[in-house]
This record gives sequence, C-alpha cells and structure tokens, in this order.
Amino acid sequence: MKTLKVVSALSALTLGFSLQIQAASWDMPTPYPDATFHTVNITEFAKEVSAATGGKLEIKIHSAGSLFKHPEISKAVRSGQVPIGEFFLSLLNNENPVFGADSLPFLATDFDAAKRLWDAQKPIVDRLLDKQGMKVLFSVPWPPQGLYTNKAINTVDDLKGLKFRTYNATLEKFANLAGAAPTQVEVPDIPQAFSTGRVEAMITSPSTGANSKAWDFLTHYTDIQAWIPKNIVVVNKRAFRRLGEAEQSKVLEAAKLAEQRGWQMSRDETEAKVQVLKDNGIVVVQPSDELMTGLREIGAKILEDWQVSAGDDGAALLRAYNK
Ligand code: PCA
Repeated sequence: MKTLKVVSALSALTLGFSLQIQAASWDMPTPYPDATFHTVNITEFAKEVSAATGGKLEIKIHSAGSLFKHPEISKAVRSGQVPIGEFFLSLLNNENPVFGADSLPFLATDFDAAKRLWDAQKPIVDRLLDKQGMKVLFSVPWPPQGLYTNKAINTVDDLKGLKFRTYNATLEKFANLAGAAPTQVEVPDIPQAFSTGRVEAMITSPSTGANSKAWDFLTHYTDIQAWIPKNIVVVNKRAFRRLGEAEQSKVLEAAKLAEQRGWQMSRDETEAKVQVLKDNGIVVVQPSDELMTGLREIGAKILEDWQVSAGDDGAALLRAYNK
C-alpha cells in the first residue's frame, strides 16, 4: 500500500514535469501601445492560440517597445532571443528595398491596392525572411497615411523647414525632398516629441494621430492618403519547429484569422479615427490639387530610386502588382 502511494506520487510528479516541458511560453515584443488596433488584434491572436492548443502555447505580449526597442525586434527574433515578434515591415528597407514597397508614396493608396501589393510582395518577403531563419505569420496594414500640421498646407512649399516626425527611411527621404527637417520618433514618444518642440508635423494614420491625441499639439489633418504601410508578425523558425505538429498548425490557423481580422479592423479604423480627430477639433481638409501634384512628384522620384536599388526582385514585385 505504502509503495503504491509512493509510486503514484512519483508518476504524478513525472507527468506534471513532462507536461511542463511540453507547454511553451513565448515572449512577444511589439512596438505599439496596447490601445493600438494592431496590438488589440495580436492580443486576440494570442488568446486564440492558447485556446486552440489547450494551453500548450502561451504568448505573452510585451507592447510599446517594452521588451525590445522597435528597431531591435526583428534582430531579436532572427537571433532567437525571442521566438516571435511584431515590427513595421518597411524598417527592413535598408536590408532589401522589397521590404519597403508598402511605404512608397502613392503606389498603393487604398486597401484593395494594398492587398494586391501584399500579394505581390509576400512571396519575396517570405523568401528573404526564410533565409534569415524567420517565418512570416501575418501582416496587417495601417490606415492610409495623412499629413498632420499646425497650419493649413496648400502646397509643398508650406512644408519647407518644418521639423518633421518620421518613422522610416522612405518617409525621411520624403520629408527631405519636401524641404522639411526629419527626425525619427517612435509612436510611444510622439506626444512628448511634439510638446517639447522636437517636431511640429508628421505623416501617419488617423489611428496613430487619434491615439496620440494629436489635438493637444496640432490643428490640421490633410487627408493625402499617401500610402498604406504594414506591420508584420514573424516567428523564429527553430522555435516554431520545437512546437508539436498540431500546435504548429493551430498557430498558422490563428495567424490566418488574425490577418483577415486585422485588415478589416484597419478599414474600420480609417473613418472612425478621422471622426475622432474631427470631434476633438482637428480641422480635417481635403488636399489641394497643387499640393497633391507636388507630393506626387516627390513620390515619383522616390519610386524611381527605389526601382534602381530594388533590382530584379523589385521589378518582379511591380510586374506582379501591376498585372
Ligand atoms: N502608425 C505608425 C506606423 C504607421 C502608422 O500609421 C507610426 O506612426 O509610426
């Protein structure tokens, strides 16, 4: 009797132990604050993964750059410091311009075009990230990018000399070509950058403008719908392979749902957040023809340079997109 008890206690111990090593917990760094719809979508994704795997995979989200700063996230996943992460896809533009295709001004400016661009971009992005030991789970766009200022902007000349908040190299180039003075600022730091006078204008989505309470430091939103950039969620391939086969397919299923849900959230956000801007006193204006002509000229120059640097992959991408 006594031995029996000892044996069953032992086997319970072993069982508990083996369950523990089979269950995985993944730390997931993300760059944007909790209220951002991308973060909300990822939180839902994590819940679904947990439920679908019966708790065998738990994903713990570290939002707003709290675990890794935004520019470090892709490297952290690549090196296996973390198994999974989210980042702004076009930040990898310096590694290969194909990653930056969704930040090219006036190439894809509505969601249907953005979807076609992603279809054209994805096989190349898959291949490039695979070579770096990463696997793409899903990608979700931001709403079309608009112009935030503290005065009316009627021509490109009105942007001259403005201290301009940017988020990637292409936007930095755009600001430079417009005669503005670019400074890179991450989303969580936007309110402070404006209130301390480091910057005085920006191009971003209605979402990021509204979530940053742009009305506290800006007056005008010009709806230029310049491009539709995306976030991407990737896993480290080794970490992914360490999951059981059943868990792997549950993660992929949840990722597919997250991509669909995220695109819809982004569409829904667009009008809703423009309304929030209006409700809080921001003057929402349609751009003048003159402004758009000037901005399109800058966009054409950027596209031309991009085509040169993006080489064969870039040409293939544009062919697939324009088909
Ligand atoms: N918000 C993010 C990326 C694009 C967007 O709409 C930002 O402003 O950094």
